[in-house]
Amino acid sequence: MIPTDETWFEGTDECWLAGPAVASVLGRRIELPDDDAVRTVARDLALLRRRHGIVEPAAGPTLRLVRDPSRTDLTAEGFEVTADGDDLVLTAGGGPGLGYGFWRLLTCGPEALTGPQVPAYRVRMLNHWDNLVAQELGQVERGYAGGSIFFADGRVRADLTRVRDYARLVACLGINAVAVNNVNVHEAETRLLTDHLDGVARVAGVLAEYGLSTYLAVSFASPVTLGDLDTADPLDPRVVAWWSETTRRVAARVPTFGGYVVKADSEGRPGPFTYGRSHSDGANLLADALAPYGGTVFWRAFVYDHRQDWRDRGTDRARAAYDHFLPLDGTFRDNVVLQVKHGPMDFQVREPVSPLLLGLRETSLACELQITQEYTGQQRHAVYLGPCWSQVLAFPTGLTDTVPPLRDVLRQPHRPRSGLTAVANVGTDRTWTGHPFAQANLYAYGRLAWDPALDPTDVLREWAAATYEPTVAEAVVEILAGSWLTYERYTAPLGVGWMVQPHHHYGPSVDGYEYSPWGTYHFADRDGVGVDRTVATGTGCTAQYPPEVARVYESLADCPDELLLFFHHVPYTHVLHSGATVIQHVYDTHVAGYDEVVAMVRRWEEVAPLVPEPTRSEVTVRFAEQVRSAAEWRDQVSTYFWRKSGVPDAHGRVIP
Ligand code: GCW
Repeated sequence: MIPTDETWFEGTDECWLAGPAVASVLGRRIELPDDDAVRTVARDLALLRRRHGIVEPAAGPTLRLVRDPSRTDLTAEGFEVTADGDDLVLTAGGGPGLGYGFWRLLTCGPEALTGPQVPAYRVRMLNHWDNLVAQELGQVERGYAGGSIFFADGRVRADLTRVRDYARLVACLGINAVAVNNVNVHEAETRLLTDHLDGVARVAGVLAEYGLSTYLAVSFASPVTLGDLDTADPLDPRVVAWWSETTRRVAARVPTFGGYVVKADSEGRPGPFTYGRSHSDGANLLADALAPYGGTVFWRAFVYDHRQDWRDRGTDRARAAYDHFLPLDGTFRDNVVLQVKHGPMDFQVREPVSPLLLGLRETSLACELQITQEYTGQQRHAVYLGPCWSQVLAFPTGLTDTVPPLRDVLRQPHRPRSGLTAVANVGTDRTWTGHPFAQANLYAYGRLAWDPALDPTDVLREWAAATYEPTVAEAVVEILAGSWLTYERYTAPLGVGWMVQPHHHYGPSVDGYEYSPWGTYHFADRDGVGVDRTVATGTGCTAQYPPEVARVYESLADCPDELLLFFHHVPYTHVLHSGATVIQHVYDTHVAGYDEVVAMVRRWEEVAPLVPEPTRSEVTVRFAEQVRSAAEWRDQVSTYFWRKSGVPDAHGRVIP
């Protein structure tokens, strides 16, 4: 279906296709090649012109799109924009590159695009945790932006306009794959493989207009859940035949089917362990079924004991992914990608990099980030995560120069299916992401997946300039640039993590997970706090890192302050590199973090009158909540540690 103006979703106007580059590019004559690859561009161009009231001029500077197969340096996905007098030439090596180039040009204009633009990774994926029907945690698990853009009333939506707009927005960033459903696969979503295949094909068709392939999250027990077999044993020939036939049907119906995403033996999900088989047996089963169609299985490494006894000090959740998967390196098929969360725990505001990402040598890797702000303010708090991800990708910056940065590990030629993936933060919300500023995170993820070496503040500026008028953009950049560190200051300190309210994970509860089965403890007592993960006296987690990094983390003297309580249990009087004691650090940072939120709000108030409604109110309301919540965090965390330690604030502040 060709969308009309009426079906152009308005949220697109408050996103990064709203900046000055759009009018400046549309103000040119645009010459498109006679090429199927630009069919979508041609259609959308007409729509955009109507929407912006810009008529194509009869003469004047042109923009020429050229596909030049001899430009192998650009690969199929890359492009280059060059000037030819007043004209612009967008050259791409292949069809996808023409699309990415065109949308990028509309987002940030030609000045930002000097030299060849080639994506660093082949994998640049988004994972949606969308359910067909609402579950306990809502329709989108850990979603803070409304319902699913793909599904409604237990089936694929009839109207996929928003999917089309979403695909266009992420194509501006060069995203090339979308997994449409939750990795926690319930029975209803298992039927995406069968009853809903037509719907999946329709979604995939829309995503394909923008060069995106479609992935499905599947349950390892699908053959049993669907009632076809009484086993899902990966070595049983009937199971092998079942996956092969099922995959054949999906691939036949969905030409741009990319493959499967699997959460197995994780948080109660079924997996190969039930049958005494290994995770390579499980992953290879699906990989073989996908191989004839060039498909890939993204197999998640998020495997740990979620029924731990808190009294058991020998089990360390942070070790689990490495302990399970490192011994399997080299046993996976080429089309298996191990999908590893960026930290060893679970998307906390601060974690070390997962040692598994550094330890695996042979296996293709997708580093999984979380754009949806499960543990970082749930899109009610303004928290720009670009700097966090950029640090992850640059790791081990500053610790040793003998280990290559993670961003390079993810692009080693012998494991070409590696790259980045991330849990998406969009939904049916008017501005896509709940908090309008949370768009910055989706934008930054896409840009870093294209070029992981980008400066996250530059990316933030780029997003703001493409979204808001200049005065507002400047303020928004100031507000967001340091907001991740601000959030860290008023929440769990020094890398210890958690301290959130159980289940929904919003707001403070210092002991919320302390006596739980989830393996998430801080071990605060009257003398000190932190988790001893050293080899010398603790769980030995530090030994999972390359030796140069392990040495730094093992050493109380050298461990970076921000990760001190992740790796060490220390007395409250322990002096940090910053010169403050641990307890004083807790008091000071919580006051500072709250004060920074208040300053963010003041800056917002200066420009809020320039922002149209309802965006203005949407942001204002969320800032009021962030101030309230930051005060609650400050007071609960400070009071908790004052009561535990009995050490007063050196600055004489009264702790409630
Ligand atoms: O962070 C946890 C979330 C779960 C999620 C799980 C995972 C999809 O609380 O909601 O389940 O991680 O990543 O599998």
